[in-house]
Amino acid sequence: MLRALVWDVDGTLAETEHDGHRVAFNQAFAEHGLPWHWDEVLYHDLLATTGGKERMWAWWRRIDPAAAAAPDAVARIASLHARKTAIYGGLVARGAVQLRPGVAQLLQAARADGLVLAIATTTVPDNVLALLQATLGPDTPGWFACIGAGDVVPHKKPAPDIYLWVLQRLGLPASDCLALEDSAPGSTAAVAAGLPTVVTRSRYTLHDTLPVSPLLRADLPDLSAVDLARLRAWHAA
Ligand code: XBP
Ligand code: MG
Repeated sequence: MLRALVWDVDGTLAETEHDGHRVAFNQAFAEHGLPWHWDEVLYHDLLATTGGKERMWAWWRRIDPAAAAAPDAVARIASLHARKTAIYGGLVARGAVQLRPGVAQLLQAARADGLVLAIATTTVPDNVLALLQATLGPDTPGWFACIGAGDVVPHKKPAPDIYLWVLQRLGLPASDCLALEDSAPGSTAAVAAGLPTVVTRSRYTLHDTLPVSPLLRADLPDLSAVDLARLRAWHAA
């Protein structure tokens, strides 16, 4: 029986990568005097590495492995990421990032129907709270029984860790949950944790190759035509 919806954030709730994260990374690089700029094509490529800090490490090691191995590198990445997070929070608070079609309706319908809501994401907790509060209202983080985010697990998506962390806190088996994801790393993580999964592709994941699994139940352009009955049918399939 379907008892919980476990939501990814970036790309699933909103086009955060396009409207928020990439913009914030580039502004942080400029403020730090770095000649780094991630255009859309490059950013699409860099999204193969999940986690903002991990993405910057992957980039730095690619373009300048010696500097990335220097003693001050960890502090520089931490400082860049802190600034990027602050810029992202400001963008979200100013309304630069909106929920994707169908998301608010599904969240509200699930709540009204007594389904448990949870989040399993790679982004930092502050970014999740900022997005929920700016788009749905100040109390909406409380709608979620569990928010799994950022560095609470050692291995980010496509590892299943964040989903397993959320399942443990919910006290539910994976088979009672449905994951909503937008990407290959995200859906790989969800099915590896045993969750039936619905994919709603985002701007950067249109051509992702999704995992081949009986748990992957739908591959959609967005959630605008999806209701709870549809989700229940996919879950039961
Ligand atoms: C999201 C991510 C995140 C964001 C940036 O992946 O990979 O790293 O791009 O967030 P998913 P932070 O949607 O699969 O969870 O900078 O806060 O890490
Ligand atoms: Mg995502």
